[in-house]
Amino acid sequence: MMGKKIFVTQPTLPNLDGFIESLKEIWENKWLTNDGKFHKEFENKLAKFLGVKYISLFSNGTLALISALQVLRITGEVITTPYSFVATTHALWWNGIKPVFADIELNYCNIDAERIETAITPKTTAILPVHVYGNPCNVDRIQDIADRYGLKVIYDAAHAFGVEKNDNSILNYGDLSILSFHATKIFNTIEGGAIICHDKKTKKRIDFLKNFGFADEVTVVAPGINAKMNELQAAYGLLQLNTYQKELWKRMEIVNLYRNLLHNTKGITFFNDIPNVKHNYAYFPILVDKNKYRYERDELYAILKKHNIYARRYFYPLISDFSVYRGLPSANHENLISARIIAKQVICLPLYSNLSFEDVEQISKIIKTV
Ligand code: T4K
Repeated sequence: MMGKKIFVTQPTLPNLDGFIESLKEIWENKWLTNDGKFHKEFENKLAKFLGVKYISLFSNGTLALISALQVLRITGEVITTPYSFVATTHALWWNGIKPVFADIELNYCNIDAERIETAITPKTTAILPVHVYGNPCNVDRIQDIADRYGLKVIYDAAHAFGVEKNDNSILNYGDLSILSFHATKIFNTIEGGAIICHDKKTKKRIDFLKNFGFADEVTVVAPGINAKMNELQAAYGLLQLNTYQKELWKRMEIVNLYRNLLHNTKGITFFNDIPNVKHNYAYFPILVDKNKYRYERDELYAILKKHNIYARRYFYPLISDFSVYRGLPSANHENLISARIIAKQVICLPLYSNLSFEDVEQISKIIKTV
């Protein structure tokens, strides 16, 4: 039993003295939101940091996703994954769009590109895949299908901050990508999010939409929303950029330690790094095979809890099993067999830079020896 509660994650906060300095400046300026100094600086620095052309900051990832669908005027049906956080599908619902679930592949739990084509109907306008746990989707194949059928691609990249494929940001794929900077994410601004786009015209439209649709003081060009990031969050985010690399290294060490300690535990498997991918070590999911391990996933989850370890079953239940979505034709059991297998087996173990190696050893020991 751990002496203290250990949660699945813990946010890393910026240096307090540095933040107080920023707060003093904000108090002095009396400029709190609406494209202020810190907002501008954070947007510019973040775009360079991530290696993307244009980024628009948002107050959270969900509003970024809801707005991204508005930016591209997506309607009708959108093909998406049932294996994600519920906000992915909720964003479609809030836009009056019908979600069509396609099954995932078993290797990395992302939407199976080979299942997309059969889900297309005359009403399909876009594909909404998720880079689950920061592992890149099959971006080339997805683009190929989108091009062939004239569909847009919006990536829910809420988990994929800093992830690169062949030295190119994963955020450069698709028409748009969204990020989340929620407190539980690898890079946080308390709450926060962003849309990444590839041209100036689209960036302009995004910025109008997140500010009620105002193009200038007297012109509203679209029924926009209020989804702006404020100056305090932007100042906090700027400071977070200074320590991100350290955060990443520490997480990588922890993940490697987990892998070393758990690698020959019967019935426990995990994902390994993918060649040519720069990972961000946002989550450490393990799969519990009840036929080979002593316990079922939910039993292990309860055992860990008894030891004060609050692991989480991301992503169980499947989005398609929630009452709002389970009546959809694509939510049926036969359509989502792989997603069901993974949702029954997954547990995300605690992972954050402040987690000690001793705690990782302790957690691994419990899993190995219970
Ligand atoms: N798309 C995807 C694929 C996503 O995963 C998400 C969010 C979104 C879209 C939407 O982005 P945002 O609108 O959120 O920006 C959490 C987060 O709230 C959510 O942001 C995240 N995905 C999801 C995967 O996880 P919960 O309900 O599990 O969070 P909660 O409050 O139970 O926190 C988990 C643990 O973290 C706690 O047990 C303790 C620790 N914690 C949490 C907070 C908030 C702290 O130590 N400090 C904190 O301040 O949803």
